[in-house]
Amino acid sequence: MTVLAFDLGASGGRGIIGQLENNTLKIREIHRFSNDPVQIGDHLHWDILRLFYEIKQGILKARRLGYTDIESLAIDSWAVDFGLIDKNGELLANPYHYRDLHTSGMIEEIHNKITKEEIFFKTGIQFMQINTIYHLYAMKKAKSIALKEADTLLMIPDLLRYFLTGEKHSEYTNSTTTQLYNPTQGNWDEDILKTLDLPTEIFLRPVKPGTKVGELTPSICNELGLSTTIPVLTVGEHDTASAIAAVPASNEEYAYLSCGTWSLLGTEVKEPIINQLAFEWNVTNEGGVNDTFRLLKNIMGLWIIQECHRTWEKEGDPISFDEQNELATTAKPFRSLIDPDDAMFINPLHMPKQIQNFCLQTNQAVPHTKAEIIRCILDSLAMKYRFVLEKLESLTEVKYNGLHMVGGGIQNTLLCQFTSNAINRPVLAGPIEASSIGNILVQFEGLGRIKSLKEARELVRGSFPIKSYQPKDKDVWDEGYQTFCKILGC
Ligand code: ADP
Ligand code: LRH
Repeated sequence: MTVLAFDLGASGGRGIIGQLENNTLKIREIHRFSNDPVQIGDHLHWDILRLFYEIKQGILKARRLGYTDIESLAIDSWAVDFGLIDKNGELLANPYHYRDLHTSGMIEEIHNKITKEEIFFKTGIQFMQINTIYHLYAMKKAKSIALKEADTLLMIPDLLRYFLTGEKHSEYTNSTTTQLYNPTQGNWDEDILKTLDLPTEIFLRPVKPGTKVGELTPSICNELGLSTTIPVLTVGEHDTASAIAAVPASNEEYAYLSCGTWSLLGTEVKEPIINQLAFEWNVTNEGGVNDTFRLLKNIMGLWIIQECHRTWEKEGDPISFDEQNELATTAKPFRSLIDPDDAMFINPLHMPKQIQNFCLQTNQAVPHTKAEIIRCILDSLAMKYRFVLEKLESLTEVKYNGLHMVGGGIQNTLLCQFTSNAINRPVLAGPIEASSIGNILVQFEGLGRIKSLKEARELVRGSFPIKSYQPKDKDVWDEGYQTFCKILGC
């Protein structure tokens, strides 16, 4: 059985062939591309047509490599962003990037109309400036023509799927990230939409992962030289939903950290945890595959390092991943610490300077060298992971005996080790391509080849290497954590 998965992260995308052979899952990367946002005037956009082009390139490469028996194809991507389609079926504008700053101040503004509590108790979703709700509201405020003319809202994977199949569907896991979906009602929350005077009719009733929702159109098959079409399925189209489907956990109660541009730290629950404490701690309950929920918290993640790399490269002084970690080991631990989730790190012009600003403002030693800056970021991320893990444990009343780490970020072995030290528990790292693998597994499920998440995870355990990290230097890290908590003010 052969399927094709496209996984689009904020930093890049890949096309991966998945095959089931003798009860082992084999994956082969056939296409990889960068994802480069584009600033036009005051706004930051995704280059959606380029992404669609790359998906077609991936299908073309699969054909050229001789995969003529692909049984299905599916796309997952980062969450919250969307495109608007007019009544003639055309895309009205380039989708905004979730880091576009037109959402600044929108959280406060919306909550003059509807309280934060009301939104949380209806949706179970954490408050983040990047959420769809704030983008739509910012567009409404700006009297957006696209919003006025919109007939249908499609999230990024829905949109790319629509370009491939001509069929419009909303996928469930990604819909939940908008902060407009009500898991108790099992549909979009009309009260919230109406209170904010947002159009209700542009939302389609969400479809569960693993559903066949179309096939490549005759014109795409023609363009790509395919003699037969390929069925297109929904999967956990939110990349984090896919990543968590591929966590090789062997018991039901486990904690995970999906580590890429963002760090998503959480656990899997059968029902959303929507209570006062969850609201105060701003945790989220995103819809998962197979009727699970992902109780988690977003942590700013490797975005902070990516942005330092980008800045240093622009300044003509780039460093490689290997150099980065060699440098970090030479720097003094816990000399300067940041709260990675401070709003000042969402999209600054110069990330290294912004880190220095934070340290200045919090009366700490200011990191100057690359070694000091990278060390500061890695220490701070590991500390924030501990902070969030402990909060989640209070909510679920479960003590997790370790942490599964998945995603591209686990190639940063120093971060994995620091995480294990900070939480003083083992870290099990792997697989790297968790989102693509989760995407593939849900396609297998949709095609009737595997029956449950348990079976899917057994397959991952038997098919991919998992690296184990054991905690070190407990006392030093505990002391560092006390300093971190003071900086956070907790
Ligand atoms: P996303 O899909 O969210 O864009 P990925 O899962 O592809 O992210 O992970 C990308 C991140 O992985 C990069 O930000 C980078 O920090 C990290 N990374 C990738 N390769 C390496 C490597 N060889 N060493 C250290 N870190 C790496
Ligand atoms: C990770 C991710 C995360 C969202 C963010 C927008 O790629 O999907 O789960 O919160 O991007």
